[in-house]
Amino acid sequence: MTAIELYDRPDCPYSKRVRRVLDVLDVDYEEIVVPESKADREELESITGQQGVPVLVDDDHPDGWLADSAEISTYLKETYGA
Ligand SMILES: N[C@@H](CCC(=O)N[C@@H](CS)C(=O)NCC(=O)O)C(=O)O
Repeated sequence: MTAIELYDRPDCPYSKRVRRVLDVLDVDYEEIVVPESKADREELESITGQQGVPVLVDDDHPDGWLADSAEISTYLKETYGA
């Protein structure tokens, strides 16, 4: 299976939504908790050009990453759902 990374924050409801979908679909992923300060999210910004979370990085996605919880959830269900 491809390597999947989730950039998120523990206190972010949108991140929580994506973690729940990943767990329900039993998808393995690496969680990368970004710094609380948006100014310190250089790694995330270098990949996506923005600082918001959640961001899903998936080599199988045509763009390599997705940055909206609704879009991420739809993508995960379509790609990894039964
Ligand atoms: N519509 C987005 C909203 C995500 C959002 O507002 N995330 C917050 C944290 S809970 C954030 O990162 N805000 C900073 C920003 O957007 O730069 C989604 O559903 O993913």
